[in-house]
Amino acid sequence: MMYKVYMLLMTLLFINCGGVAKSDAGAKTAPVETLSQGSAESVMEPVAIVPIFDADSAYSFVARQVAFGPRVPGTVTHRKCADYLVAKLQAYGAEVLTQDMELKAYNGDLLKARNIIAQFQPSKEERIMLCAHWDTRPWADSDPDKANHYKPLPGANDGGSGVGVLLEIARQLSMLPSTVGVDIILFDAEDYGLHENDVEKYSSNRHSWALGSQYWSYFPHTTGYSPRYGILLDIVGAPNSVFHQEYYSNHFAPGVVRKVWKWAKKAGYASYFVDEEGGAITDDHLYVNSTAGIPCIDIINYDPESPNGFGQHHHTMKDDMDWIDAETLKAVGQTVLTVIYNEK
Ligand code: AHN
Ligand code: ZN
Repeated sequence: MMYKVYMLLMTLLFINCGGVAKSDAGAKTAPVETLSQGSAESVMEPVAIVPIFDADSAYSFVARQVAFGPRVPGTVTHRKCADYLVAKLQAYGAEVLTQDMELKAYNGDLLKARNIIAQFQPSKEERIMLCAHWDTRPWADSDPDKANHYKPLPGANDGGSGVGVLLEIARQLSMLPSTVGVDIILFDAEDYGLHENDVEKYSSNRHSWALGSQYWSYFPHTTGYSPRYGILLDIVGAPNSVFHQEYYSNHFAPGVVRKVWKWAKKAGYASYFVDEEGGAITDDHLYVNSTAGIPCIDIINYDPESPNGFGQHHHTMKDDMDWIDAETLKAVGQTVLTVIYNEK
């Protein structure tokens, strides 16, 4: 009898082996152990199947965005990239909504901006929200060359990386639906915040960043939207990235931080997800927490101890594909997939 159940289980696992992995290295042997010791009932408990995140695919999604050129609100390349993102998410089976907005930047610029909301299995009540900003900074104001301080940057890591990981997750969701519903929300106009030369002139404006998420947090795409939690990905592509536990994430959503860091370790990415506190980052998740009331963490490569903070390429012309490492995309993407597919 035990043997038969074991054969059945093996058959199921083999059927599923085309592009899917068990939830983590530790769980791989768990069903067999259960078989030798436990009852048939416990053997038949569902095992979380977690797809294998394809890092090359994610990398290509980053490159595709960069190929459009800078995605600065109001520009043609920005609008073309938005259309691409909507079409891609629809192709992966999501029901996509957009919020077209005219936002006023701290300096008075009026920005034609668009939030993109991709709903997977929209009829499901229990939901998880994944987000990233898809716009890029209009000014390379941290560039060592002053001549670049008013030029738009490529935004491979800052902008492209989070979206690239989420597009690959969307592709995986199209092949194997998760138990919970998933919403992928791409915020616009995150990176139009205070130019370094404007810090004194506009120092009173504390809310110049994350304009698209501020809008969405006041006007979510559905009234009463209340996913279990949210995960924001920002600047998640550089080689040897280290993800500290960001301050607001720990403040508003400590349980989510613990959950994500736990699965990161089980999936084998402890060297990326460290048990150290990060600084407080004014990012999209701040408004998702404070205004929308949804517990949301920020996975972001920021080292409070380092003089470079987000990395030496940050807000410079060097933020291009040379700063994207498929292994980092893998660490983040596989961790988030493991979290999502383990939600019951
Ligand atoms: C601060 O620099 C405090 N917030 C900006 C967060 C950011 C910029 N993320 C991407 N670009
Ligand atoms: Zn930025």
